[in-house]
Amino acid sequence: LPERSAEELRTQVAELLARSRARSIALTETVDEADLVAQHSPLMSPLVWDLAHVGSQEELWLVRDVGGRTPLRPEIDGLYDAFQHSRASRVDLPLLTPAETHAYIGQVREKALDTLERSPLTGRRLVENGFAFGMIVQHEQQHDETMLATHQLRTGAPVLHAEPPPAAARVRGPREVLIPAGRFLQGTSTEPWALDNERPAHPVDLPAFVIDTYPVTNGEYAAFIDDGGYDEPRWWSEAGWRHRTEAGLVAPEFWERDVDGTWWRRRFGVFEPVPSGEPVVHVCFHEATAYAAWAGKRLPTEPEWEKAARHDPATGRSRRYPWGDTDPTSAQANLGQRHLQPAPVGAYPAGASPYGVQQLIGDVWEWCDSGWCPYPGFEAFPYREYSQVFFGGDYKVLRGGSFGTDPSAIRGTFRNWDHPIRRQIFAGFRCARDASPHETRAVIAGER
Ligand code: AVJ
Ligand code: FE
Repeated sequence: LPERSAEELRTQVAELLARSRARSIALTETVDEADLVAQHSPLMSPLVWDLAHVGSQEELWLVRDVGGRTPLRPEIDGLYDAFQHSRASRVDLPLLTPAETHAYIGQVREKALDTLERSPLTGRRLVENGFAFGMIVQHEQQHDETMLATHQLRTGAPVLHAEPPPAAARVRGPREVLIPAGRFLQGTSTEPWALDNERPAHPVDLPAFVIDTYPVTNGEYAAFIDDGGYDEPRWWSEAGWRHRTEAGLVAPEFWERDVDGTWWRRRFGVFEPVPSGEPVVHVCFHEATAYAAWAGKRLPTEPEWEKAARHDPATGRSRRYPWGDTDPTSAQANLGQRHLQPAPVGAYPAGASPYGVQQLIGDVWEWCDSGWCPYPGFEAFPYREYSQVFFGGDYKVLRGGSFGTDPSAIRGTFRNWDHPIRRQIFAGFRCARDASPHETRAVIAGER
């Protein structure tokens, strides 16, 4: 990465802080006061909670820890502590009103910008203090994506608008890619804004495997439904079948079939036919796993996903992104809520990885067949509560970000996690499989 001066970093951070705040405001000013304080789903916080929580964490992590300032409103800390109150219960707390919230987050932001001006950003302090700002930027963007998911759960007329995604050039070429056996470097020790769970970089040896070129589409997923996939326990894990039965799952969340058998979906208040070429979204880990079994495949493991996304066999290096080390452009990935939906598969050939795998970054988070666990050599920072307390729980890994993820909050090493039954997040998947002995031999022969 190019060396940045303290001044360049200050300018970049100030721009990113302004951008995340503009997004938070755009997600909250488009609904009325009643909508801001309402519980749109027991899975989500009221929007006004997310907004104040963003300010509260900014105050704790930046204004108090880095800036050494005295607390603005210490009495509200507990209200916005995610560990003290479940999402379902937050609607009943004596929360700040929307007007009070705006005033509070504005005051915190002023102090944060002042802290940015005054903080030493050279040498070791560049790494430590620079990271604190990066963490705040990413935290606000993560909550913005969460607020976007709340918008999707909200019923009523559409209030969010965006350009439609690019159409796919005709999808051609292989639908699967063979990744030869061998070692690659997973994680990072150098990415400045990587969170604790992405560190450290460490070698991983993998046998040969095959991974889908594209995420699984709505059309492909509908074929699984039409083939009775939801009624066949043999495609589902034991836990998956139990959940499918108890929750009455019959299709992705927000899908409905009309009398003619056409699938429709509700997307941010718009009813529309389900586009067959787009990656399927709003499926849980169990549905993804069942589809993969039906297709004669499986989900990729987390290291398989990362090798397919980052490993450059020509140099042996792991890239920051599939296309290289440069930040995402709109030609490479569907990120940043630029569009309010995934783009059809084949829409981002410029975002392909060295192996030719496409749409790994953006469009939909991708479920991996891996539990949420630390890398060897993991050290929690700056807080155990960020990642560590979730390790070993009932969580599965998601990779790659969605159309609702900001570019500042995603990279090839980024790791997300959620419960295997969650569907309100913008998650889909792609399939993988073991390479057959024949395929493995063909590669070895070809390399010699
Ligand atoms: C990384 C998306 C699982 O939203 O629970 C936000 C990110 N951590 N505030 C979440 C996060 C603290 C986290 N995920
Ligand atoms: Fe948070």
